[in-house]
Amino acid sequence: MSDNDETPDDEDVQSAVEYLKMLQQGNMFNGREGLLEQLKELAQKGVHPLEVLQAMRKPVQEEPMAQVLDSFDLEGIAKYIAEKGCQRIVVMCGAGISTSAGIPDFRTPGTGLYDNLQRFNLPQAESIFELNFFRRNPGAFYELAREMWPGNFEPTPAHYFIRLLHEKGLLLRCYSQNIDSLERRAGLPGDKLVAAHGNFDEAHVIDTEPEVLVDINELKSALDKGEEGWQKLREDKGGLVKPKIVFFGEELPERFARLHRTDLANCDLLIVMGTSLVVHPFAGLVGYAARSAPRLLINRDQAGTCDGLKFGFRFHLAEAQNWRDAFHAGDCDSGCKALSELLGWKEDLQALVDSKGAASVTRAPWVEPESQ
Ligand code: CNA
Repeated sequence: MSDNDETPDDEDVQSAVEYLKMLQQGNMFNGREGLLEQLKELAQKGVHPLEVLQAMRKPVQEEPMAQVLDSFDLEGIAKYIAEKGCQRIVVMCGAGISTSAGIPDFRTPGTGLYDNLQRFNLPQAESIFELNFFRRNPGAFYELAREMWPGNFEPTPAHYFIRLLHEKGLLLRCYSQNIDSLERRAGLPGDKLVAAHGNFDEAHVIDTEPEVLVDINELKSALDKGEEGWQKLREDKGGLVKPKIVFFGEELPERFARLHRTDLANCDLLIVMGTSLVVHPFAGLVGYAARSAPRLLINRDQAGTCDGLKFGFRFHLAEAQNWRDAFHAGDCDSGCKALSELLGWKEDLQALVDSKGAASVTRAPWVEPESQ
């Protein structure tokens, strides 16, 4: 803030406006447009959004419960699964489960997409997934889409672990932020997946109401022809065509809205893997999990802790303050393998990986066999 409230310092205004833009791109203001407008006004006066948001923040006190895990690690989680006979596990995942398939994530310094978009000459890295920028400059996203197009990549052991949970009869639902469709490619049935940020299954003409759908293969062959191809498609369809992946500022699919509250409220365990948990509303799912359900994060670094996320993880707090959260620091693949081994399912997971999902796996002993 400048000393003089009436004539704000230009640097203060710029820093406040830029910070606000970043929050907006994280979908933080969906359904809170009034707040956004107020913050914009204040930013023009040089008031940083953080100052306001921090002042508004009510202390969220979760009353600690009796401990539900014997130990706050993979061993504790494996023991809990077997002793409680879990059958309603919810998995939440992000780009980190696909990095070992060769698809970069967004935010890992050095290898993440945001550090490698210089060739597109973007005003800021996130612009490539912004509708406004796409309308003005579709070429950058189209080039990236061609590289990331599903079909070029194979599922990882972490994807097959999610499939394993399903085959064992333990998976209630998998919520994925990923757009690579590798969960389906690993053999997870459509009804078990919520592709929260969409994917390349369908395409649509942007800015159409009612929405005009386009066969995704039509988009693919247009993109394969380069700029000439997508310009022609744009003329034919009367607008730019984009895969139905969710850009910053776009609504999440109806399926996400319909299922997430009840799924999370009913889960008996939450497993979160390979995500920085900074994109909302997805990240907020962590806080919707039933209070008695243990929550496991497998990630290279800590994410989604309760100091930044409402009802977030408490594994970093003293034991008396944490009754159910475990953090396994490391790669998703090795974490999933270790957990499978602790459950006595190491060979089952390996069989799925080796057979690319073709192997058959028996259900967990506490789960009724599937009725034919
Ligand atoms: P992110 O913000 O890039 O975070 C990834 C997280 O995973 C970070 O905390 C990393 O440390 C961690 N990580 C990376 N590799 C591993 C690994 N092998 N094992 C364990 N942890 C690892 O990505 P998020 O998914 O959190 O962000 C949400 C965005 C990313 C969504 O909108 C996605 O659509 C988008 N995205 C998707 C893909 C994909 O579909 N594969 C790729 C890149 C980005």
